[in-house]
Order: sequence, then C-alpha cells, then structure tokens
Amino acid sequence: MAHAMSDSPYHLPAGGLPPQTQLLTGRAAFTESYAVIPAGTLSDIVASRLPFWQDSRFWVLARPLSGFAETFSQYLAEVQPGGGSDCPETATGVEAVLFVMSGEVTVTIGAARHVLRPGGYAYLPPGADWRLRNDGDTRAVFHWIRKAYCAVPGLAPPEAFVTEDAAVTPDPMPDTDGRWATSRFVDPDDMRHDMHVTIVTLQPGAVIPFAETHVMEHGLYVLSGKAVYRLNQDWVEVEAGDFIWMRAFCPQACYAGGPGPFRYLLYKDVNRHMPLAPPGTVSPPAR
Ligand code: UGY
Ligand code: MN
Repeated sequence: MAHAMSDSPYHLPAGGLPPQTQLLTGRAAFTESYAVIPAGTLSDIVASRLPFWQDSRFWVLARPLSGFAETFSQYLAEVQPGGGSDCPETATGVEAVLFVMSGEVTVTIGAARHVLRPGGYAYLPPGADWRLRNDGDTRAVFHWIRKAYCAVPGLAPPEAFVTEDAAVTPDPMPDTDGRWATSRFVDPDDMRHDMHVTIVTLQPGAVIPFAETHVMEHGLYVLSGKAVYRLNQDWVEVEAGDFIWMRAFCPQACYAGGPGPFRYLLYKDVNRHMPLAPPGTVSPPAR
C-alpha cells in the first residue's frame, strides 16, 4: 500500500510485503522473557481488523499471554481518511492510552472533541464514552494501549485527559545531567493510575546503567534513534520502529547509539498489589 510522505518525528510502519529476493535473516525474537518485533515485520499480512472500525487496521504488538507478559495489549493502529469508530472498545472495564504518531485524529470523549496530531496523547478511563475519526486527508497512525483497569475500593478511577509530547517537560533521571529523561503524563504519586505510559529519552552515549529487574511488564516502541538494549542475558540492537515486549522481571538496560536521541514510548503496570490466589484455592500441604 502506498503512503503519502509524512513529516512525523516518529517512525511509522511501512506495511506492504517484502520482495521474494529478500533474505530471511533478521532480528525478530521471541524468548521466555522478551520479544523483539522489528519494524520491518509490520507488513500487510500480519495486520488485524476489528469490529466496528471502518477503514482501519491494527498491528497487535502485545497481548496478554499466559507465561509471558499478561497485563496489557498494544496496537499500532492505522486509520485511513474518513475511517474510525463510534464503538472502539467492546470490552468493559478497560482503560486506554492513545499516542498519535502521524496524521490527525478527532477523539470525542463524552461531549468534548479533541483533535490529536503527532505527539498527541489521550488517557481514556474505564467506561469512557469515546469515539475516534480520521477527518484529515492522510492516514493516521497511533498507538492504542489497552489494560483491564485494577479498581481499588475507595479510589475513584482517574478522569480522561488529553495532552501532547511537546507539552511535557522531560523529568531528568538523577545524576544524568538530563541525558536520560522521562516524559511523565501522569503524576507518579497518583494512586488512581495503575499504568504509566511515558516517553523515555536518552541522548547519544547515555545509558541505563544497571540491569533493571522489576515486577512491572513493559511494552517499548522505539519512536526514534537506535541503541543496544540489554534484554535478560542478550544484547540486542534496536532502531526506530522496533517494538520490545518484556515479561515481568526481565533484566533490562541500554546504551543509546546516536547520532540523534533514542526515544521510546514505554508501557508499565504500576501501583497495585500483586494478585494472590483466592483463599481455598491453594491446597494445604499433605500430612
Ligand atoms: O521506568 C522504567 O522501568 C524504565 N526505566 N525502564 C526502561 O526504560 N526499560
Ligand atoms: Mn523498566
């Protein structure tokens, strides 16, 4: 499928189908603790369609999978001009983040209409009445991250909000002179939120200096730049348009390679107790 030129600062999926002359050697990997879905694998034949969406297709980058990452699903959505949905979400209790990479989408939340352009970000709480249309004249490409909201008695779910990448001042990580920084779209102290979708920026040569090993899962889409990423016991070279999916406790670190900043959209489940087996479902030890 041919696409109009884009001036997006983020890497977009090309679609199409590789030629018969292409070698099979590539960087796609699915291991016990991480998956790498390189940009070049997002071809026409691996895209899905969804009910009640018109002129749209979706590259499913992550989904709950037993024995692997379990808390979220992430789609790279492509909506043609005039396309969209009046019934985008068909499950109940689901919250979402939309992050626009190219084109223009109109997101209506209740009675409020928002036009989101590249860098546009929307948080949609569980039960939000929302719809989406591409009223522009080029394809729109955006991330759609879905999570079953973990409600807590006594805590109301968060309200919907819309913002953009450029409106958020990246929060420098300690002792890095801002060479590693995180754009946070919600207050980390706000316990109503059970997922953070942030943008991490590392300047060329900056590093995550230890193998983070944590209970939270990640979906990581490289928006721009390149790096060598440490995933469990492997060093993996990644570039703009690649997706990394990390299981809980997958050790992770990186060196940013330059020449430009290495930036990625990062999903992380946060702020909730770990679910335990209900009483009575665990057998007492045999006597
Ligand atoms: O917040 C994080 O877990 C983040 N530093 N992880 C990452 O970038 N891989
Ligand atoms: Mn992490």
